Amino acid sequence: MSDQVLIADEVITGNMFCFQCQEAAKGSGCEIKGICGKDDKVSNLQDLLIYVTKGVGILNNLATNNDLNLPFAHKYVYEALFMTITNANFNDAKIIEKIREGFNVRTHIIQHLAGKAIQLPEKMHSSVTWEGGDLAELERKAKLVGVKAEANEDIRSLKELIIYGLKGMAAYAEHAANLGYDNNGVMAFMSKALAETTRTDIGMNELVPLVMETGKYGVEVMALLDKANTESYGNPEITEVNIGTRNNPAILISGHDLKDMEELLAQTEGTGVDVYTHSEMLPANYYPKFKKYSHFVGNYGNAWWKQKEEIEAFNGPVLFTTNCLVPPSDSYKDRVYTTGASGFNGVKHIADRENGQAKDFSAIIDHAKKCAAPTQIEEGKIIGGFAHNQVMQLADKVVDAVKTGAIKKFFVMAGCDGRMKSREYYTEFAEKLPTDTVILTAGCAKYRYNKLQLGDIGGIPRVLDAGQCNDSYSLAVIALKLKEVFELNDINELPIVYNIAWYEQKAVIVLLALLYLGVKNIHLGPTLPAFLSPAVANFLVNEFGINVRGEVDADLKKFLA
Ligand code: SF4
Ligand code: SF3
Repeated sequence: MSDQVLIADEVITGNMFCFQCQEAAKGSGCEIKGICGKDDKVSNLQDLLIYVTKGVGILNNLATNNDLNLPFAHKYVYEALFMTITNANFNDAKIIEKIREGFNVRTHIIQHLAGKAIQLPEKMHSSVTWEGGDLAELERKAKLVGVKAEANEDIRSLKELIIYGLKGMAAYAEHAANLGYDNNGVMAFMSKALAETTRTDIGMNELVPLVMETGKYGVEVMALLDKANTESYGNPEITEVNIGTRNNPAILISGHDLKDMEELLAQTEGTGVDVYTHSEMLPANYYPKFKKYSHFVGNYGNAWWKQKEEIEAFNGPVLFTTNCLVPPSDSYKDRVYTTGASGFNGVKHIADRENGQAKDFSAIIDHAKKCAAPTQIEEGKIIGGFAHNQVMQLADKVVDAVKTGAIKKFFVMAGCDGRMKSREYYTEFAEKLPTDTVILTAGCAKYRYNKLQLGDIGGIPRVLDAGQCNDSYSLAVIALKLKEVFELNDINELPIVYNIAWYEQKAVIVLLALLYLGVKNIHLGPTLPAFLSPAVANFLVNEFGINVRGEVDADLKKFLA
């Protein structure tokens, strides 16, 4: 029997444990099957992949500390981390492939280290040694490497907080890298932090600063991605996005990867196939370079969790460039395509770029030609494109509105959307906000209120959408600019309230970035992360004033006081 079969079927099934997202079962963790649809095999394989990646991180960190910069190792680390993000990859074969790749990467790093006569660490990993080095060895130990391998719940909590932050960081690093942008500091940090989480002698006193450092590199990676996106596609500008449909066959594109967006638009031009965005791809509509395509129609549907009914109605094929992918129904599974870090068993996957060539989207384009045009589910327009550059152009207007009291408060309501009924809070909250307040948003959280008619304040819309979750960076830039204009010493003196919704690990890096920038009193919802132990949650409350959001009326009263 091959290693692959052994690892997939015999060892990896059985108890899983995952608590990395907001929908963790019973608010504590998924143990039989993920609420997200991830099964025990995929979950345990992801644990194993993280374990292997930590091993690569240890060696890559050693290399970096000895002035060896190994781009292949950095690339492996961010790709592997990204694959394990919630709702990205459900394909066990792909994860096994990545685990195997980890062994090759490990061998290559060791060769580089040997070339410089650098001594290898005695043990490659803290609790599980790696001497066997093959899959059979790992198989035997697979159960030892999950989240619960760390017995102390506070240490586990901080280590996982760092790892989830790294997953978000990795996603953003990959998008930037796809556009030819990277940052050695971010790359080196990912391996260093992974290595640190394998230490058995590490305590709160070292882990807390590491959490803050994760936030620091979170700011850096979002700045890098912002630079990559805006230098490649122009600065987002105020845009009215059509949410209705036309009568041509079409492709729906979801996820966050703008390079995929660019290539898909170029390859569909002149084919008679239209392109619509879904969920987190909506902000692609704000970029000048994409707007020039007349077959780029607008946005279709809402946040990720509504995809089942919306894909059903779309009629044409759907391309997932990243998370959030929901396990597809059989009725439309043959119309789903994944690419990059995303994947699902039995779903067609579009291969990566090779030698600088564009991805080949011809299969999905041919597929679209055979499909009916989308069924219209909404009509009208929504407005967005308020990233930092655009807002700076309106700065005088915004500052005047604050000075005259026309705008009393800003509410940062960035982050993620999700299935939970308790997220109706955000719609109600937005509706009940007084008319002299403005919502600053980014990420798919916006779908809870971006179609409400909330009006404007002297021409400034009351919902300003900066873009994807990573564009929360724009909101931070805007806040820092306001702080400068109003000559304040502390970002927390601004009339800004943070009422953030989270779901997956990109929101974790956004949160850590905000903490690093000194933002205090962030309200987080709909619940606090299951991976925060009581002591760590307490620490965040005391140190940063982080709070779980409450009920709408009580929160409004508190925030407006
Ligand atoms: Fe459960 Fe979330 Fe983990 Fe999925 S990602 S298994 S829903 S905790
Ligand atoms: Fe949404 Fe998945 Fe997080 Fe990028 S698409 S914000 S949840």
